[in-house]
Amino acid sequence: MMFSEQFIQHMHKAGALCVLTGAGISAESGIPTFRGQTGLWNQFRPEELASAKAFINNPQQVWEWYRYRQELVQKAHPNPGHLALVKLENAYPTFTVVTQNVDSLHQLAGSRHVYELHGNIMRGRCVDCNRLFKLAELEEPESAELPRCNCGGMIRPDVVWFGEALDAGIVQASFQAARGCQVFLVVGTSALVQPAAQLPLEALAYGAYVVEINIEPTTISNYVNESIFGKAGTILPALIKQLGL
Ligand code: BJW
Ligand code: ZN
Repeated sequence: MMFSEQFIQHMHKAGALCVLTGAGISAESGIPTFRGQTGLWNQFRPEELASAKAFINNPQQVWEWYRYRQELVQKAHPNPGHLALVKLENAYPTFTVVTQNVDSLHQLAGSRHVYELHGNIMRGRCVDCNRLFKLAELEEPESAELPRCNCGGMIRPDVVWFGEALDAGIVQASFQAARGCQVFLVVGTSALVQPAAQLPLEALAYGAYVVEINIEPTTISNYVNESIFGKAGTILPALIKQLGL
C-alpha cells in the first residue's frame, strides 16, 4: 500500500481540500522545472531572468526565454496528475487549487477553482498603462522587434517576478483556502518561493493534515505530516484509485 491509513482516513473525513502545485506537476507534460534534479533552467538561476531588473537590462533575452516557454506551453497537454486533481475537485464540496504555475494546464484539464499566484505566461501586460494582451495579439512578424502597446509602452509577460507583489486578492483567497481545509496537498514544488511556501505551514497551523508529493525531499519535508516520494503523475492517480473515485 502506497498510502498510510492515516492519510486515507483524513481524505475520507475531509470536506474541504486545498492543493498547492508547482512546476513539478507540469514536468510530466514536458515543461521543465526551475530547480531540482530535473530543472532545465539549471543553466540560469530563475532570479536572473524572472526579474524586472533583467527585463530592464536585457528585454530581448527575457522575451526570448518567455517566447521559448510559451511555445512549450502551447504544445503541452495536461497529464494524469492534473486530471487526478479534477477528479478530486468533483468529489469534494470545497476544493481549491492554488498554483504557482503560469501554464494554464490545471484549467485545461478541467479544474474550475484555480488561483494563479504568479500570473499567466500566455498573457502580456503594458508596463505603462497595464493593458492586457493575449499571446496571439503579441505575435510580431519582425521577431527582432519587442512587443509594444498602442500607448507606446513596452509589453512584458503578465507574470510575477522576484521582488514584485502578488495580486493581493488572490493571495488572500489562497490563505483563506489553506486555513479552511482539512487536508492540504503540496505537489511538485520546491517550496522555496514566498509567499507560496507559507501556505502549507499556514494550513498546518490551522489544523490541516498536510501531505507533500514530490520526487525528492524539500525545505518543508520536515514540517509536513507526510511526504510521499514519487512522480505526481503516478501518485495522484493512485490516490484517486485508492479512494475509489
Ligand atoms: C516533481 C516532479 C514530478 C519535479 N512529480 N514532483 C521571505 C523570505 C525570504 C525571501 C522572500 C520572502 N518574501 C519574499 C521574498 C522574496 C522572494 C522569494 O521568495 N525568494 C526566495 C527564493 C528566497 N519572493 C518574491 O519576490 C515574491 N514577491 C513578494 O514576496 O512580494 C512582496 C514583496 C515585494 C517587495 C519586497 C518585499 C516583498 C514573488 C515571487 C515570484 C516568483 N516568480 C517565479 C517566476 C514566475 C514567472 C515565470 O514562470 O517565469 O515563479 S520564480 C519561479 O519559482 C516561478 C515558480 O512559480 C516559483 C516556484 O517554483 P516551483 O514551482 O516550486 O518549481 P521548482 O522548480 O523550484 O521546483 C519543482 C519541484 O518539483 C522540485 O521540488 C522537484 O523535485 C519536483 N518535481 N518533477 C512531482 N514529476
Ligand atoms: Zn500601454
